[in-house]
Amino acid sequence: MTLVLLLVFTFLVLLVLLRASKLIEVAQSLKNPMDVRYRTSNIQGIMMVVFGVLFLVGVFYYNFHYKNYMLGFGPHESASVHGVDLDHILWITILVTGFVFVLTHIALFWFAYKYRERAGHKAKFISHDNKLELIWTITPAVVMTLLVFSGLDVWNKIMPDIEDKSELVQLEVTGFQFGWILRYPGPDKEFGARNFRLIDGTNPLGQDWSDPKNHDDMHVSKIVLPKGKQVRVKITARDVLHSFFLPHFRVKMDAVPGMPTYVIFTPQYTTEEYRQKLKGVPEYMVPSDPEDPDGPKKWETFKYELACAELCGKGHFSMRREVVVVEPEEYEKWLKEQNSYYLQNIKKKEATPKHEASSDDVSANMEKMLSEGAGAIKLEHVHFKTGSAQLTEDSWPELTTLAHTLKAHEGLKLEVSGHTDAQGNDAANMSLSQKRADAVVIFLKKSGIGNTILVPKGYGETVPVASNDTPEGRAQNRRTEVKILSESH
Ligand SMILES: [Cu+2]
Repeated sequence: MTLVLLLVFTFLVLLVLLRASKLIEVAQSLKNPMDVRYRTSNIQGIMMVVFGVLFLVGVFYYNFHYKNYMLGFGPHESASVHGVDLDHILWITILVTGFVFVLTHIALFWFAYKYRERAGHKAKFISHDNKLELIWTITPAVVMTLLVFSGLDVWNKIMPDIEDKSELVQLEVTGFQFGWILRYPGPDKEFGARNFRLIDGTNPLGQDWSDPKNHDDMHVSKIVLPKGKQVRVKITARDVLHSFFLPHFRVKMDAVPGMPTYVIFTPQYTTEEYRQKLKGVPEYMVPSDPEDPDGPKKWETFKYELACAELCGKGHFSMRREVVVVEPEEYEKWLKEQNSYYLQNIKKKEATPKHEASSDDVSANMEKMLSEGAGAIKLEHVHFKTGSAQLTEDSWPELTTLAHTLKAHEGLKLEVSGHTDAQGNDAANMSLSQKRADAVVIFLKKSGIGNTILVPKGYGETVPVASNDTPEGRAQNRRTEVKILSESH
């Protein structure tokens, strides 16, 4: 309220001052009308020049100051082969348009001063000039044509038709609110068929299990790619428009529901090699975590990332995934360690119907708990920074999936509980567990949970599930759980 009053007061004072200055002006112009006009023109002309200079200096200062954060400049060379051409054409465009920008900027503000109204100067009127018209039509037309054609040339180079798919690394990404489902085709190098009618809690992509090509397809939590190999990404969406954006690789393509899109690119630096490029750059020599000044530096923790470049809803911010580029041998090794989604999550359950759902799948666990109407589930992938209530990034996907599941149910009331191990002070553990439960609830609410009510509660070390005498036991005791308080409210 005080603020509003203060604003109204300031506004009124300004109004009075403005009126008063007008009054003085009118009084003066009655005495000597032209003098006042010339003086005003003079002041405005000078102010135009001052603004023009400050603005131009500001533009260059700003660009120089942030150069090490900019893509295609400083240490941020393109991490993909085609990105080099793309950066090149972008630079040519910036040089051409930048040159014109500086010239017109200077002319605009200088002319405003030079041709201000002065005593003894009269404006000259030119109705038409054919030569000038020709010059300022043809010059931009020629420059634009050159830019568009060189742009098309680059576009054709980065969007090639691929005849032989056997050598390609293939990956499918599906955007949903709010996350990505990443699928690799497995040893047969072909993706199995999908049908949106088959989508449910345990089949997030709607894969048709009667198609054997689906049986070796793998769902993974981060994109891993080999250096120097051509990668083809198939991009789809499950609900609204998303956009597959790999800034370091200069890759961006919309994810459209119902219509797969494709991009092809070749990574040219491994994550480790890119970190070496950032080493020594002042902006990357600072601690990665400001609360831990002795911890690793920013360049050491640098990660390529996948982001969603389409503002797709409340939880848009959580659509971030890590991208790792490794040497081809290491990639092959990683690929062998990945499991088929079908064998892990579908076949196992079919063979033994009573079998527990994989403890990894929070959405399936949640559905199971709701159908039984009781029990609690542990959030397997929710982690915090040591001694803090700050969620680590690898917690985001599971929490986003959980929020998504909660949204699909009406009127739930759940408790989110935080637990610690028995090390350290009891009271401190109690307070930390409460803060952690709070942090999880805040994250879930931000991601959108419909009308679900979440009650955060910290239990400290009071409810252990294993012995606190061994490191494994303590790790089991540090956990976040969700349980049903009531199924309608
Ligand atoms: Cu999105």
